Amino acid sequence: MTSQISQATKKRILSGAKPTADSLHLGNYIGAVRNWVDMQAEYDAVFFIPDLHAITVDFDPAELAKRTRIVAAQYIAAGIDPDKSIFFVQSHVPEHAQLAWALNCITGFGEASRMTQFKDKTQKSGADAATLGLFAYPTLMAADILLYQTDLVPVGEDQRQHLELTRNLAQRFNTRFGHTFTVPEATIVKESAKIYDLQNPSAKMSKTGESPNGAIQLLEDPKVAAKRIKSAVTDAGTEIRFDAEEKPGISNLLTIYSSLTGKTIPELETEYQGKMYGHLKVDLAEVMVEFVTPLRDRTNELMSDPAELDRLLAHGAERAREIASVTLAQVYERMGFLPSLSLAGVR
Ligand code: ATP
Ligand code: LTN
Repeated sequence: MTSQISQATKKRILSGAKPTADSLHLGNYIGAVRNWVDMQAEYDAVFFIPDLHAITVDFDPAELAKRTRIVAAQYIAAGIDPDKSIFFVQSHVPEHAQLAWALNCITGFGEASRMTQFKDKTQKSGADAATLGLFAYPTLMAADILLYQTDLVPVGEDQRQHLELTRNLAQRFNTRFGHTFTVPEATIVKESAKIYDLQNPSAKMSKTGESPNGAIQLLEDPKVAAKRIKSAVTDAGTEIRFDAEEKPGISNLLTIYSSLTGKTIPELETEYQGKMYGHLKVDLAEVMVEFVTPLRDRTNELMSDPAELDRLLAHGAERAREIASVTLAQVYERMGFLPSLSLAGVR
């Protein structure tokens, strides 16, 4: 009884990370997954793998399913608990694509054209390189969020504009067709949670960084991860102090160190006073090995039993559909679609 009450009063959060690489990287973990793990206790949490979003850019069909399983295993290894949170793959819940279509039809062409993520991508590669799917990326993301009557969406700064569009669409729909959607708030992850490229600390650590040494892939050999820390670009001078402007390389290493150990940056600055950059790197490399090894072992263990992993995802999709189907039925009814009767019910 008590748990039912607390469940009903808990706010709902929702977020996802695309299966577009062979492993999540350290930036994904520190900036996103780790926070989601912490939020599971306090919130009614929905986490999913946006595979429909992954095909809005160039993709390899031979890789997609494999990458989806890897991301799923990494989420669970990092601490997402499929019993606590609803955890599923987007394409397993057809209501996402269905609601996205309805939202496309209340979104202005100009409004969608102003989304910076789309503009940036087309400016780089030209409008012909972009698909209609990429153009509609933000309305599919709005559908992801609105289907679950989400209160809070923890995302990075780059997603703020998509969240604004989602709020506008929810309000527009509610005004035109009657109250249907919760209007969600963005919880933008703090700048301090942003991890930069180890070779180019002015760019964020990313799947698509220029040098493979710039990112720590959570599934790679821990020895390689340690090597990448040791070969990280550092700054002029010798002092170990946090200064994002003057010392972006050292500041990034301090952020990573602090995130993985719980020591504060001032504590680390004191600890490394008078020491050399090399000391910090050797110690952080060790911290990295201790962090990456169990995470990797657990991921590999989960990957060795794909049937069990698929079962967990099927269970998550079932729970997701229970919520999503109710929202979509309301949307269809309010938009005036002719109800589709099941023949079993008519007989
Ligand atoms: P990438 O740049 O590696 O392709 P992304 O931001 O495009 O990642 P996702 O894979 O969907 O897209 O990212 C999942 C989450 O990880 C997002 O919430 C994003 O903000 C976060 N994230 C990605 N890179 C970093 C980083 N370097 N530092 C902190 N958070 C990050
Ligand atoms: N666009 C997001 C991934 C994403 C998402 C969502 C995040 C797709 N649908 C819904 C939060 C809520 C990204 O690139 N990080």
